[in-house]
Formats: sequence, C-alpha cells, structure tokens
Amino acid sequence: MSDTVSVKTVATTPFEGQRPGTSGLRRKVKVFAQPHYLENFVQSIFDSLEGFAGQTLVVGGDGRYHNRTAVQTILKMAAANGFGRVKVGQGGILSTPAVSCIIRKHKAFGGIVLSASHNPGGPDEDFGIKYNVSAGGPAPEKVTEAIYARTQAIAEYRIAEAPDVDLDRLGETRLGDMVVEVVDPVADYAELMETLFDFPAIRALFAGGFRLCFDAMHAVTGPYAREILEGRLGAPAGTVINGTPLEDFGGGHPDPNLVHAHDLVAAMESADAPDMGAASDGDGDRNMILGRGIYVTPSDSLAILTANAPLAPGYAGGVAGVARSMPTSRAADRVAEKMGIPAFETPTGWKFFGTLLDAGKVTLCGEESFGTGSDHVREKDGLWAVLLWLNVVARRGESIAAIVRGHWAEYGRTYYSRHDYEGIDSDGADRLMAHLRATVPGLVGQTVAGREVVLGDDFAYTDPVDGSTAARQGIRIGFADGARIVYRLSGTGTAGATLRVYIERYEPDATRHDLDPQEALADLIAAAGQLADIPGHTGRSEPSVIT
Ligand code: VG1
Ligand code: CO
Repeated sequence: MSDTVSVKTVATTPFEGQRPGTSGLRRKVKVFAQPHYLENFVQSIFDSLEGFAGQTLVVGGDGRYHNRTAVQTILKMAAANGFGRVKVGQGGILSTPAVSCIIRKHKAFGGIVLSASHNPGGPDEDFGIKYNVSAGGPAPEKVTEAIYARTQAIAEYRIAEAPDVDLDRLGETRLGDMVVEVVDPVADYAELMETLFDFPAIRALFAGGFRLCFDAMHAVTGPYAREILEGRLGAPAGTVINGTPLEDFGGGHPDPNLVHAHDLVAAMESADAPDMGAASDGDGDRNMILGRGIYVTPSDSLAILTANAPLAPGYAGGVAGVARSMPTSRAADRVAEKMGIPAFETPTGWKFFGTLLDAGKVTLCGEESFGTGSDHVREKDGLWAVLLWLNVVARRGESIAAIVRGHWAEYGRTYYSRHDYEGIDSDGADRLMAHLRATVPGLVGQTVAGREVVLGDDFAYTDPVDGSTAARQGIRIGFADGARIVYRLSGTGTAGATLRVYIERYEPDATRHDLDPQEALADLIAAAGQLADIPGHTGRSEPSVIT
C-alpha cells in the first residue's frame, strides 16, 4: 500500500448467524450498523476468495439507508485486502442487474451488491449484502457456505485508514494503491439493452401513442428507466413515476405486486388507463407487468416471453432452454415442450440458474416472485423484462391482454396464486414444516380436493451441470391432473418467519379462462390450509399478502 494510506488490522470476534439466505445476508439496519458486523462479513467474503490481488471489484447498492456508509467501508477494506480497482456506481448506486452487467463486461473478479431488495428501507428497516462471482451471478452455495464458515472463525479484518471517497464525482481517485472508479450507473446497462431489443420498433410504438406507466417505487430503477424509456425510446416525460431513489423508498415496500405498487394500480384502474403498466423492486431485479384490464402473473410472463423471445434481436437465434424455480408454475414447461427445448426446475433463488446459463443450457429463467431474466446477465432483471414485453407488443401489434389470452388459448391457462403468511412465529413455522415433512409422503395415492395425489416430497435438487446438491427446498404435493400445492419458508425475511404457500392448477378449456384465480383455486387453497393446519401452527386464518 502506498505511503499516504496505512492499513489497520482490527481484532474482532464472530457474530452468530451470518449465514446468507436465499439472496445474501439480510438483517435490520441496526444489526448491520453495529461495530464490526459488516466488516466481519466483508472480510469473510475476501478470506473465502483466492487470486483477487490487483483485480477489479464492482460495488453498488439500491440506495437504501446505510448504503453510502457501507460502500465507504467496503472500499477501504477492498484497498486493504489488495484489490487493484473498484468500480462503484455514482452515489453508491447500482441496480442488481447492472452490477452483473458491469462484472461481465469489464471482466471483474466479482462484485458486492448492497440490497435487501423488496424489503423496506430506513433506520429501522432492512439492509443486505451479497457477493457475486466473475460470471456476474450470485455466489453459489459452496461459496456462501465457505463465507459463513469463515464468519464463525474470524479474528481480525483489514481496513485502510483514509478519508471517505467522493462517491458523487465521476472518475478515478486512489485509495492507497487501489483505483476507485466512480462510474455512471446506467451507461453500460443501457448499452447492453440496445443490443438485445428492437429499439426502433419500440420507439415507433411510443411515437404512435402507446402509453406505459413504469413505477420505480422510489427505488433503484428510476434512473435506468428514465434514461432508457424516456431518453432513448422517446416515451413521454412522466412515463416513469416515483423515479427518484429514496433512502426509505418513500416509506413503502419496494415490492412490485398488486398490494404494494398502489400508485401503478391506481393509474391502471383510472378511466384514462395507459396501455401497459410495469413496476420494479428495490434493487431493480424484479418486474410486474400489467395490461389494460389484465395482470400478467410472473409465471405466465415467463411462459409468454419464452414463446415470443425470438421476436427480439438478442434472441432471434432461438431459445436453448428455459428454467424456472420449483414453486413457479409449470406454464413455461408447456411452452418448452411445444418448442422442443428443455425445461429445468431449480430451487428458489437466482444462484441456482448460474450453472445452466453458463453452460448454455438455458436462455431464459424465471421465478414466480416477479423475477425474469436471461443469459444477458446472471441476475434477474426487471427493466429487461419490461423491454422484452415492449418489444413483443411492438412486433406483434397486439395488446397485452390479447397476447396473454392468445397464449392461454394455445397452451391452456395455469391458474396460480401465492399466499404469504408474514411475520409468523418461527417455532410455529418450523413445526408446520416438520408436520408436512412427516405427513406429505403418505398422501401419495390418496384423494385430496377431489384429485389423486401422485407426488409428495421435500424437493431435493442435483445440479445437472456441476452435480452439486441442495436438499429441503420446499414441500411439494402434486396431483394427477397437474395441480400442485407447494410450501416453503422464506429465506429473505429479517423478523420471525414467513410461510409461502403456492397453489396452481391447469385449465386447458378456453371457455373457462376467465375465472378469478382465487375462485378457480378455492378447493386447493382450502386443502392447503387443512393439510398444513395453517391456523393451528401460525395462529392466522388469512394470508397477509396474496399474489
Ligand atoms: C424471495 C423469492 C425468491 C427470490 C428471492 C430474492 O425469496 O421467493 O424467488 O429469488 O426472494 O429476490 P424467499 O426465500 O423470501 O422466498 V430479491 O428481488 O429479494 O433479490
Ligand atoms: Co430484488
């Protein structure tokens, strides 16, 4: 290290429970702000990696409360640990897909994403940190487990003693021997989007009067959406609402669903509703798509985008395969079957798609939790999904509702809903899962909700590329007619437990494609509650969020 900056080695002791969940380590800000808490985790990341001396690290976050403080700490620790360069987004801001894009484009060693995604932000709310590998995706479990093991043995960390870096001024400065490069958060990402989509066709769509309302929910996608939609594609000013990132997301949950994206839902229900509505989450990797008078479930969105992706220049060569997380509906499988391409079922969390994408086995991936993405990066990507939908609408010349209904008519409709029971008691949640684990295998061959049970297990996964395994990924009940009930506990929450119940059924008959999903699934929903004794284990008779 240069003589102007000295490195301090700080003695520390382990914190309990620094095990990354579905997507990194997420805790209350007050937990992260404790002395040494963030430092221990960051040093544990570095201690678990090899060969990064002189290499580039990408750092950025969704701009939530504590983001800037954490970025400064990470910069000083990266310098003290021997990185050669850090690319950091201006203001400490980078969306999750932009981090992935920048890592790949500039062949960085890896990246650190600061986000608790869809969880609220602010001094009393949530913060998070995640490590991404050189392919641009979330670290696989063998890496996150090594990081966790290190957190349990850590005795010291290294940090440069230096003044804070000016994160608002673009360009290069030095922190000891390390270069800090403050980059435009949007530029590389926007350039990538231009290579994937038919920008002239989308520009013509907007020029012809097509109206979109994009709700950035006061989170990270505001600057990206403004530049790409209103800037490069010529959508009218005001297309992007809630477009300035705020540290507390305006007090809301930056979760793009019908419950939390209320400004968007109000716009879509108004007399003068736009043609399309969309929203993204805290860190910009989720998306919700609405048409006039229609809500596109994320599972349907994956299926429809798989069928239509070749309309976009980036996918004109075809789709190699599609992957979905286990609780995501099987709508995409039906498209894959018809297209003659493979379909994969993985555990929940984008980290499980990485090997399939790297091996070229799949082009598109998706999760029921408003996550869609492709091989262009190694994260799910909210704005990418919006642009692909715009590309499809522009090229087909049909409304979103017509595209969705046409898809159902061709492939059948998969009625789908997720019921979340948030903030329940952890012990009760564990008992509920133990009860299911013990009883569900015995249901096979029995009749439940008028259907024969053909599958009852706790999902275990073997990665078809590298052979790694993951057990206990969720209870599955499968029926002879294709219906399913799935139960799992959230791995992203920071208080108590959250039970997620996923219910689906297939309806091939086009005369029955206009039911309310809650009604269409009513018998399965009732069975799901009884089989798990949800009221008995959670004390709740109703879910807190239905999507
Ligand atoms: C949730 C979703 C999962 C998603 C994860 C991270 O996890 O269900 O599909 O990958 O969030 O998304 P869980 O364990 O709470 O069900 V994000 O947008 O928070 O990075
Ligand atoms: Co997210």
